[in-house]
Amino acid sequence: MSYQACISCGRKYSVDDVVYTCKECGDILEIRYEYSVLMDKLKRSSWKNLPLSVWRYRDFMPISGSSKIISLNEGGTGLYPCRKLGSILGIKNLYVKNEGENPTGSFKDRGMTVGVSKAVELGVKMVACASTGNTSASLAAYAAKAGLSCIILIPSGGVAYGKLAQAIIYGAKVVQIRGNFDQALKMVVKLSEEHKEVYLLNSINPFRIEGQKTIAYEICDQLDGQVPDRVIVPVGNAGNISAIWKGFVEFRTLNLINRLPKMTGIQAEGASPIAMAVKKGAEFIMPIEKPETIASAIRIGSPVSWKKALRAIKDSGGTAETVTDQEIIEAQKMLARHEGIFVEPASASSIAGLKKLLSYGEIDRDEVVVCVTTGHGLKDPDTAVKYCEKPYEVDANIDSIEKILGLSSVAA
Ligand code: AN7
Repeated sequence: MSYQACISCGRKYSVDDVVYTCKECGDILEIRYEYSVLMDKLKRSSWKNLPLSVWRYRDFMPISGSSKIISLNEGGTGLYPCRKLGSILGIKNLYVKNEGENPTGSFKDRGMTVGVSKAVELGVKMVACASTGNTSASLAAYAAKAGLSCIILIPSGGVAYGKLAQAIIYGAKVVQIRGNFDQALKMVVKLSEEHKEVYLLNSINPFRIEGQKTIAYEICDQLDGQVPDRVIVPVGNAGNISAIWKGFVEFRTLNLINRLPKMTGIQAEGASPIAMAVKKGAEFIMPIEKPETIASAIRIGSPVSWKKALRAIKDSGGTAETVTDQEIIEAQKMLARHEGIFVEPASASSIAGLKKLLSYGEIDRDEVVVCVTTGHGLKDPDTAVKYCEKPYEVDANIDSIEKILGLSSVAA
């Protein structure tokens, strides 16, 4: 019922083949289904009675019925109406889908529960990824749960502290590469090509994308089958925006929804090959040699899933925009201080992008908008502390505390 297919030439591969790029033309793969068969299966299924989570949608996954699922309770994240922030930005219907609520604190867990379950189904013993941090934190956790050994390649000095701590505590073999993420990804792809026992779990692996498409499914189900006008997503390697679009398209194909949202990708100004291509109307991206941004999660110059992402944006009638580091930090504070949601800088780019697109009328103020915030704020505490007011420090007596807080002292 499901198979892998090349996104360019359409060559098909079985879901049991370990293959990351097309043997014919070299392009990346996606999972496809015979949707009429899936529709029949869904009619007999009670999936709608299951709680909101990735595995509520097991019927929509390329995982065999008898397979062992490696789960840490991923998905089922909140979709928060943000009326206060919305009114400040000048938009009536703003929602935040807060992916920081996943077990390791990012949306990557949705992909890893499926990817690592697939790894176990295939009988592999060793998994690997390159990462700007969240992928490695997530893979390390799922590998630990599954009892697989885990290799992680990260750019030295380029990973936020919380994420590094996660990868280490879960027991992964962590290798810091003197280079950036794009170089680390090249290395891990080579490693998996030269050592067939190493199963690659970056988003080039289409089973990862299958897990992440559940963000779209959940948004539809949380809005009772209504579809937002627009979904705004931070973009790095471009897997997630492609995955979310795939989810919406599938729900539409299966007649579970009747329209599609405009997919809108946001990149940091110093790491924005996709936004540049969209602005120029180009069909190809120009990779960026030395990507730079405070949002280390999306400090990526040569996104693997660029073609899928450009298609998603074009086919949905969406767009892409860049934001500066300063705009990211400002958006991060706004979301925390008006809605009580603390996200990491990369995630705040979706809010910063919304603000910018509203400012020049690209987004209409009547649109129903969902911003996906991809990772938890505690992933990168250093950045938050650096850009916020310093705490007061006083001696342990009530007078000095009252003084500094501007509270008048009560007469004894
Ligand atoms: C918080 O962990 O690429 O466009 O190696 O951690 O699917 O790459 C992280 C990406 C957005 C971008 N927000 O998603 C990695 C990694 C956060 C992220 C992205 C990432 P993609």
